[in-house]
Amino acid sequence: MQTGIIGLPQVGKTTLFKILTRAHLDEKAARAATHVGIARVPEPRLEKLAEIYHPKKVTYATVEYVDVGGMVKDRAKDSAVLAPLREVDALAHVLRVFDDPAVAHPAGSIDPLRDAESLDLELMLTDLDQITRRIERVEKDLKKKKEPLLEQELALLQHCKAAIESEKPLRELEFQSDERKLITGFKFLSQRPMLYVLNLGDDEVGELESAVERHKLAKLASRPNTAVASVCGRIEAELAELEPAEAGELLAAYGLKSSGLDRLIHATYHLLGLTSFFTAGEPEVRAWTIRRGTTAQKAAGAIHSDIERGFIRAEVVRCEDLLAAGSIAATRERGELRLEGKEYIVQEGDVILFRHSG
Ligand SMILES: Nc1nc2c(ncn2[C@@H]2O[C@H](COP(=O)(O)OP(=O)(O)OP(=O)(O)O)[C@@H](O)[C@H]2O)c(=O)[nH]1
Ligand SMILES: [Mg+2]
Repeated sequence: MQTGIIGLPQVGKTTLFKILTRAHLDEKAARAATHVGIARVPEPRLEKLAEIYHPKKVTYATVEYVDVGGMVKDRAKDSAVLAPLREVDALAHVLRVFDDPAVAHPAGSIDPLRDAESLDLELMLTDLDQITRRIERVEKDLKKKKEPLLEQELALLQHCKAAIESEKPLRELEFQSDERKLITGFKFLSQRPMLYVLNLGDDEVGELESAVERHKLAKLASRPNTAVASVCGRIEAELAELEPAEAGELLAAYGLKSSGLDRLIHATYHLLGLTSFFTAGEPEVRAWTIRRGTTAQKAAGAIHSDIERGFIRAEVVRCEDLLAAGSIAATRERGELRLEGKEYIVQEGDVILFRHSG
């Protein structure tokens, strides 16, 4: 799972990257190249499971973040800058809300809604270029020979073109599954689910939840495949560099309910429709990421294709029940351990033991 961090110059992209990956970058390195960092998805239940199993290994789910550097108008069209973004599952667009005369704003004033819309427009124009070229090509081919699949592609591309011409990013369109198949190959940028990250000033640290209303950004939050999260970039980047105990104390002192990493990962999971389940044993206690609504058999495939293929049944218990009972045997006695078949829809926080053949 990969998220690309985008935004105008000097809005706090690298700051966000530091919050997410707890990476220590000096100013110069941070400004230059594309950075890829790995964030561990915070999961306190994993530690509690480890207290029961004393496993050799505890493995967290991870999300990768890519910091591509500042996107100015002409750079947004630069394919070298955009190339890494074509591969990501979601985009996080950092919007500058903090006011600081010491940090220049490329547009001269603070206006997050304008910035959100103008960068979205750049993404859409990049897609439109690609769509227009492909439409020409397909029309040419269709003149030579009629082909149903090409006709379907043409109709789909024209639909996308019309959306963009009315300034609607492709992420806001709904596609049927066969259309989705046709369209994925293009890797359109405005089709990626979007997390707008409001980078607030230090003075707003105690009131992150109301930032959307305060800055009149409800318009951003209400769109399909779009989410909004708030951070106090400067403060939270400092917190991310501290030891967890120390950071926790300061978090409380600032009136923050959770860490920036927690909030952003939750927002990303929600946006992408992801959820997690656990496997637990002496060798390893581990969190796995799947799409919400995944069946037990498909979830087994996240671990290994052999387990998916040879799937017999799943032994499932709620993590909370297992932690309260203290062992699988105890959950069995309490009637909390369930046997589920391959069509069972895995629920958030399930601890699963897969029985399989082969
Ligand atoms: N006052 C204030 N300054 C911030 C905040 N977040 C970032 N900054 C400052 O703004 C400047 C830019 O931050 P970066 O995180 O490097 O921004 P960037 O988007 O990565 O910048 P480029 O990569 O150069 O486009 C730095 O000097 C930061 O210290 C914030 O929340 N408040
Ligand atoms: Mg940067």
